Amino acid sequence: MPIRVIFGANHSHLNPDYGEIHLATPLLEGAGQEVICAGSVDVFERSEEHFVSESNGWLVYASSVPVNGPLADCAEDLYHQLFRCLDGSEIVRIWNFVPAINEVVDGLENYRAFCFGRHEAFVAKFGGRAFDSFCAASAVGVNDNQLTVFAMATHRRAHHLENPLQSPAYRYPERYGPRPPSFSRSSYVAGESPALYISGTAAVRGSDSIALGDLAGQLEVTGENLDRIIAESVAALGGDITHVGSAIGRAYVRRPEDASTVMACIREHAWCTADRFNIVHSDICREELLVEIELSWPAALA
Ligand code: 3EB
Repeated sequence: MPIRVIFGANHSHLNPDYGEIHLATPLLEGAGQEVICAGSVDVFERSEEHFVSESNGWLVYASSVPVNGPLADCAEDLYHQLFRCLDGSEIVRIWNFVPAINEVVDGLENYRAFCFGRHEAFVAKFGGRAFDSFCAASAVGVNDNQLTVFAMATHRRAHHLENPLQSPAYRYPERYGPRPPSFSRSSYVAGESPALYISGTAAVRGSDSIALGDLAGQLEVTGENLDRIIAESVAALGGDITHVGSAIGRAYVRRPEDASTVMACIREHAWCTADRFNIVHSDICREELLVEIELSWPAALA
């Protein structure tokens, strides 16, 4: 049994018996399912709200909790549990689905409140050099009141990279929120059966969003950011990822009518084939961003 993400649910929920993570995120293009951990997975810890699994030295943590109370506290508590469950391994990818991500509550946007709680948990776990542990991530909206977070970790050594075209997110200026986002632009595991994860990538240069209101412009900048971080990552991996095959891709679009334009852009790039690409309808963490694209080359598992 692999671990699969399944889009298009009415309510976000986990089904550990079947290795399923269901998300209340409408599917616009693609098969709507993604295997995030292949192979014969053993779920060794579970509760009503989370599970942890292992397969061939790869761990998956998943949690889906209703947001009752301040989102920052909810995110911090969830991340404390995530770090406890994945202690002793290296985290390479975290996916975050945040309710009402652009809504402002008590003067703070939910995304920024989420970043606050996540940051506090990282600092509690890793201390002043927490940024050394930041891994590839994405944080987007979801259509229900569940904060759903899932992560991949490995018993092998993980490496994290930044994109020279973009400011590290953990150094974003305070105008983007009281605590910066805690993620790196890519994470990889080298050696036999390599893995590479490229973070959710959008039209951000330096720390600024650009091509405001212009989908084609945002896609162009996003494509340049992706090309650069993929090139940096592949060079760091030793110059060749062809043996891991084609990527699995995902795009989040704020406006459902943009899905076909985004799919046309994917077909022009060599990152992955359209049959391994899903487009879902999600708000993006900055109000002005229309699209965010991520790519994954998971390790081949028996
Ligand atoms: C950006 O570049 C766009 O908060 O975990 C991309 C990937 C973004 C991950 C996160 C946010 C996150 O800042 C947003």
